[in-house]
Amino acid sequence: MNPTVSSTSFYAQLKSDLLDCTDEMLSIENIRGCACEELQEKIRTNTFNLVVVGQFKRGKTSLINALLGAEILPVAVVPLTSIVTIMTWGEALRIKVCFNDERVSEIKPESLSDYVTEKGNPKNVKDVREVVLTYPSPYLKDGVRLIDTPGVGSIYEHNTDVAYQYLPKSDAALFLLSVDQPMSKAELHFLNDVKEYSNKIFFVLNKADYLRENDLREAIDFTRNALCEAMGSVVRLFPVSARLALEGTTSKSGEFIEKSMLPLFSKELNRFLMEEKGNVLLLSVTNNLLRSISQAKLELELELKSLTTPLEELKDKIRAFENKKGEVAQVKRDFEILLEGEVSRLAKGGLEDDLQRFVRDLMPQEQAHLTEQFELNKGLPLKGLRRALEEAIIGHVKQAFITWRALEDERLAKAFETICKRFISKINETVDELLRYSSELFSVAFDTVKAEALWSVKSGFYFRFKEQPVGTLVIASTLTLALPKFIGDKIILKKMQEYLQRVVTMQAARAGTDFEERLDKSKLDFRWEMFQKIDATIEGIASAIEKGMTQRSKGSREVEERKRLLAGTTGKLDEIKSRLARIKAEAEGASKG
Ligand SMILES: Nc1nc2c(ncn2[C@@H]2O[C@H](COP(=O)(O)OP(=O)(O)OP(=O)(O)O)[C@@H](O)[C@H]2O)c(=O)[nH]1
Ligand SMILES: [Mg+2]
Repeated sequence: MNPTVSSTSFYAQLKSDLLDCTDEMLSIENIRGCACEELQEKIRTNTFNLVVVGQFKRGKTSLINALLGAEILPVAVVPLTSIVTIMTWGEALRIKVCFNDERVSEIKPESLSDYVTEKGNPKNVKDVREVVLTYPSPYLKDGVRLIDTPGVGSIYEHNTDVAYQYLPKSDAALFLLSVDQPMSKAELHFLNDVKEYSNKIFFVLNKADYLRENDLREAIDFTRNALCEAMGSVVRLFPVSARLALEGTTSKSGEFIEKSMLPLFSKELNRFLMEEKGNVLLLSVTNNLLRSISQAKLELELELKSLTTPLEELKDKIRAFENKKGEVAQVKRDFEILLEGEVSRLAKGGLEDDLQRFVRDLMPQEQAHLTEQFELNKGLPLKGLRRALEEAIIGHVKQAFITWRALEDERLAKAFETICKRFISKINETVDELLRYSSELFSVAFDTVKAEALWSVKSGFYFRFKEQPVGTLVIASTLTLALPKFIGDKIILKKMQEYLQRVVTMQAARAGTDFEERLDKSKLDFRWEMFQKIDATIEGIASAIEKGMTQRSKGSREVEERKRLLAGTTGKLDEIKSRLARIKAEAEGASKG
């Protein structure tokens, strides 16, 4: 198959072949069901976040409409998008609004701008967390989620915060620039932050229709040079006109579409999605399946051996295997102690320090904001003033914590994953050693297959670092301030400063405890999964031998019957193995060329 003909269908084909293999494997008695089911689930549900970012008004929303080929999202000449909108695949256009308090409501397309724009939902008074939209676009096939973010750098600071919050979730970013605004310092600064969080950045120079050919070339050169310097490497820049592309699609004008230059970019994007998103996962799943097959084959051989080895000899071997189990138990105890130490170092050193630093930097900003709000509202009657200041403090602190938590989440998840990766390679060695030992002890063949843990494959598969729990951001609603009836301005400000301090301290304590708890739960899950890996290996070997022993006690006819059955299963496994090898070769071939 030629991957350049249609990379999406090539990927889809490999994926479906792989799913067929897993189905067949699940029907085989010797294959461990749960691992196989988990791999199947991974292929089916793998998502990839493609986040569109940039300064305000560069045409992010317009580009998304152009890629989808329909005017779905609202665009405007003034800073507009204020809420993250996530586009995923679905048979029809459907829109769900998810609120911060976990409510979800479905809305009509014509009401979308009442929720996602600064005009319809100023300062996010409606308390929307994100909007999720389904649409039948080929871009969204196979788990790609296209994400529109508010522009950064406009007078609406909260829009910048919302965009930043989403950066850690990006697997790849589309960084949008436009020809009418030469690249600015602020844009470079933002790019530096995007770099931290995305494995891959596409650079797109929009509104190419504004310029004639010579001017456009100059604009491209200028921008590309600035980007190369910022990135420290050669950068590919795609000039496009989102407007022409959309006009071309709606009026079915091939000429407009070609002039928009979008197809060139779109082709590159497709190729990338196939390779990075599709292939990396596909290869890793294939390797893991091959590993399962190799282990199942070893167990079959062991059973066969225990059907035929003289009984005394067999008993000696079983005793030797029991001793080996004792060694493995020691490895498990060492692992437990080391893991405990590493994770508590992360909680004490990493998390606590980060939190302290954050609060230290936050306080002066919040104080300044409070003073500003106080000056603005001091003409109000006491009750009104108090309410206005309370609301201002809570709104501002809450936003600061939401943004910090998203970033801290990413930092901790990454650090935790690094720890896990180190341990998992040790555990894998133990498992391999156990399998190799048994194969030598019983003189049967065994192929070692290296396979990465699936969660260590790109795309933010951090080892199931727990999701942020609901409700931890409903801050300070219980904290109210008792004020005397007659009171001077200065005293109110002082009281409000104390209130601010309490709100921040309380929220910081809550965030700290919550992170610690999640870290602890993630550690327990990880430990369980690693122990499970070892125990399942021991169990597989022991039960294969036991099955043989039981069978031979039934008599020679049963033994012959069982031998035939085992040979049949080995045949099936070999057949699936060669199909997996072909999928692996094709996926590897597609990655290279
Ligand atoms: N001429 C021209 N105008 C464009 C193009 N793409 C977008 N625009 C216009 O630029 C303005 C901003 O477009 P949006 O798509 O709302 O930009 P945005 O980056 O999403 O803006 P924010 O959400 O506010 O950050 C609108 O008036 C669009 O019509 C283009 O390719 N050519
Ligand atoms: Mg927008």
